[in-house]
Amino acid sequence: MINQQIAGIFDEMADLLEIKGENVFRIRAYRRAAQNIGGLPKDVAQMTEDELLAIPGIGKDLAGKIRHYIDSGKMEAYDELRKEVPEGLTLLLSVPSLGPKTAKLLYDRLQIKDIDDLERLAREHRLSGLPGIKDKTEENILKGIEMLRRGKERLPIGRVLPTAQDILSQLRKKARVRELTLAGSLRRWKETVKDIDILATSEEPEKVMSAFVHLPVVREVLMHGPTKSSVVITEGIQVDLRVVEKESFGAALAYFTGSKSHNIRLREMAVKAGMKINEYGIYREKDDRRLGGEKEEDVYRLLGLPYIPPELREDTGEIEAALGDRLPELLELADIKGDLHVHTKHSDGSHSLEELIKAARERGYEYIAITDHTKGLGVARGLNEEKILEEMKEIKAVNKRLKGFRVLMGAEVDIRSDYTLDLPDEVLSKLDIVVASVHSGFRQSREQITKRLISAIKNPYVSVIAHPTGRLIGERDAYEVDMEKVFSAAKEAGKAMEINAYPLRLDINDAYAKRAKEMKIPVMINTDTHVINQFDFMIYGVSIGRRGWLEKGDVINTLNAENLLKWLRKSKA
Ligand code: DGT
Ligand code: CA
Ligand code: ZN
Repeated sequence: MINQQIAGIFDEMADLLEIKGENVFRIRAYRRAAQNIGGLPKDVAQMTEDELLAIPGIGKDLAGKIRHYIDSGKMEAYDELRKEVPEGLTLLLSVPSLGPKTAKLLYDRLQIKDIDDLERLAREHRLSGLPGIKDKTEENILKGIEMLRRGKERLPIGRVLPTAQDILSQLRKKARVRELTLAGSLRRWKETVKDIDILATSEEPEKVMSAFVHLPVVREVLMHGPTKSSVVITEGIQVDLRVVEKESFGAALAYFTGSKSHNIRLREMAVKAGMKINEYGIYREKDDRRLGGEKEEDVYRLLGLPYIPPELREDTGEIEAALGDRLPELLELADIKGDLHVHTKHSDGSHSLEELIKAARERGYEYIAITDHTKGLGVARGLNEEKILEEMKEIKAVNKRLKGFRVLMGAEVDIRSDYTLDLPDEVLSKLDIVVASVHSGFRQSREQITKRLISAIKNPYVSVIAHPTGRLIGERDAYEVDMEKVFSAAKEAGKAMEINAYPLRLDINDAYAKRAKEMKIPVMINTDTHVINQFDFMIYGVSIGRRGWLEKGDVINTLNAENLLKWLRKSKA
């Protein structure tokens, strides 16, 4: 989607304006626009003028720039800004941990012209000593460089999946396909992916191939064959499409879904059982007799296994569990009854309570919790005691009118660097749900951050820790924290851990979700919605939960409203 490109440009414009020392409101306007466009599941190129203007933070001026960019591929204001800032400096900005101020300082003082220069100087400790730069800053710059290089190889799933789905729907319109599905890491919902793998069946494979290589998103054709083609699309992502015979579809789907290590295990089992599996089918070794392969289930059935869902196929115990008939009955999107981490425009969200309720009901939910930021978070217009109490009143009044739906009164309190929360217990005690999270001081030591999270867990009114590790995929690593200790504290205090479903967060990740389940720590899956469409990110959170082997019973927001409130009260006992 073009959304990510535009968001990227606006973000970079904000950086460039900051380097030039421009007006803070202008800078903030671009940042906000970037955030809101980046978070839209709908393609801005498909939007009408009115729809564009309805995106929070997009006025006439920015809407005009967006429209112009869609039509012409040009953003003159951006080109101008880039001309005004030296190229070496814009290059430094691409390092995730390097903000505009530091980038400018390094550029001015040390004449660093490229990333290799920066890396060398940071390694030689030649940056520290400059104002505001410590050993830790150098370390973070080196980590940022590594991340930049890594990031070029793998992309966050949230950036790729909408594009992949778009390609599927275009292909369906342009060619006669029977089966058409994603395979590879995207089908397994891995948090980052290298490329897009697509599998199809069709009576006219060559026409499908031709339609594929001529899709408008295609920038470069790497290979155009009769049943397999590879292209690079505008965002620089490689897409592979294979058309296979109908009778091989299941075997091919299993093969190309992977993971590689899961497949290797299956093939070993087949060999032991006198069979052979490949992307065409399953065969008896001694006489090559074909045993199946049209359906993916065939592969598992012939090996004497129950069907293993794609999210589990990582060879992390799923084969043993399948052999012992101990596979989890995975959580599903439809099990989720509400979202417990939602922002309104009272803090940094974009919508009123009414609009959020309507959107939540449209998604079939029974409840939401309003969890605006609190006063410690000035940048997010966090609410003070008085404003929180006002919001509570508003929610109480709304609840009186609502039938079959309930709004929980909550807050997302900030866990400060000094281990305290930014609202007094007296106020917290009045809320249905308190979500606590870290928003600053990410560079404290492992001991300090661990202590911060545990202090929050020990507060009697806190029910859940939101985005517990603080990472932003491809942009910011998790802070240093001893999650094992944090989990033990949560277990002891009867608190939950959040899977934040925002696609760049997915925090806690799949491995931690699995660990939480093993330790019997309840999980909440929330979207942290700031803009209504972001409610639809729930599927990402659910999928990470599934990759963490979670079942319905492991997730708090599968409870009905009554039982949820019971659990929340208990969590405060
Ligand atoms: P990615 O692309 O790095 O995000 O991860 P995948 O799993 O999509 O990997 P990819 O695209 O290289 O290959 C797609 C699937 O094809 C992979 O999950 C399993 C299968 N595959 C690819 N190469 C091999 C191989 O050498 N042996 C076996 N058994 N399977 C393979
Ligand atoms: Ca792949
Ligand atoms: Zn939040």
